[in-house]
Amino acid sequence: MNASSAASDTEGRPAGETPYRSGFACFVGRPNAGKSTLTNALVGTKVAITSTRPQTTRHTVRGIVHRPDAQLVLVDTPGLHKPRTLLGERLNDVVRTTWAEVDVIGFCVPADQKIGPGDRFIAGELAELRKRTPKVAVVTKTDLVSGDALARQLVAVDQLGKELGIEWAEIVPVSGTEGTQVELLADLLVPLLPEGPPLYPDGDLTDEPEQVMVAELIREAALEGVRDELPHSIAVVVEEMVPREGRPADRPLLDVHANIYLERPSQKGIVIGPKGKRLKEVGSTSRRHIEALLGTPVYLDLHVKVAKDWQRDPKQLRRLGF
Ligand SMILES: Nc1nc2c(ncn2[C@@H]2O[C@H](COP(=O)(O)OP(=O)(O)OP(=O)(O)O)[C@@H](O)[C@H]2O)c(=O)[nH]1
Ligand SMILES: [Mg+2]
Repeated sequence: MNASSAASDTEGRPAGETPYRSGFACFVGRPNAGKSTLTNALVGTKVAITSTRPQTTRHTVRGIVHRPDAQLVLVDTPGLHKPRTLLGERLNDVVRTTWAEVDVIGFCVPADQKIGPGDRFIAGELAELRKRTPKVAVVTKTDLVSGDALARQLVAVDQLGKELGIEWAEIVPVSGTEGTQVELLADLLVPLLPEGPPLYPDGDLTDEPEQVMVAELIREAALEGVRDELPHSIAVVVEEMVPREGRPADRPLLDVHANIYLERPSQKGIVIGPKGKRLKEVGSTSRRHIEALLGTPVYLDLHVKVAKDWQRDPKQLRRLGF
């Protein structure tokens, strides 16, 4: 071997220069584990809605992290859970299809809760997946626990891997809300991606259609403060988004027409509230977020409708985009 070949690798790159990498990493974990919050923290902007209610995410959301050395595409998935409805089954299918396609899997476990049957079930499925997909264990919500408790959780996750025959490529504690170790997580995920050119144009933070993001922001506002089964019953569809005609160029207005669907007529009263108070709040909160997202003033026309038992009805599910 001569000196020049020793100083460069097979693609003629000078030794020591890191190759550009691009690929997909997905976050999986049970509902409420903090996957969407972490996705947003890594991307640096809100691409996925979050809430205190489990099963908030209902489709895969791609968030794109641009770095000088890599493009890391994060695929946030719905929390995997024991399905009780057709919607639940569909969501789980989406998760399983996703993790078969990505380059790296991030298995998320909250630091503040003991590893339970739900986590064990998901990890068990990961163990069955092809071995060459690297798996990173991510302990989320570290801001909620003491150092001791965190150390115990890290050991428990390590132990879970050993029990199930999963070799964690890394075990990383993070806090999505505080941003702690989020940068480090990206640093650890990037080397696990294949070499390749960027997959999305520079500056794109997500490939979600605007109409879907708008519907999600309305759903996020509608989830705020509702309890029990109601969060699961809420679906939002944006029917139309059109610039208002006849507006001066410097004062545009976007008309957004959206429907909030519920499963039963009895739920309407809760979402609308006394004298329409709650619905008004949902409207004004989501309108602010939509305006920030689109950078234009918005007139939001919001209606509440019933799509009877839509979570269990294949025809309704299709109509609502599942
Ligand atoms: N204190 C704290 N709370 C967090 C953190 N990450 C997420 N949360 C909270 O946990 C709740 C669930 O977070 P999400 O990001 O929506 O969880 P998810 O895993 O995407 O949930 P699903 O979409 O339902 O599967 C929200 O109330 C978040 O604010 C964190 O690092 N620290
Ligand atoms: Mg989520």
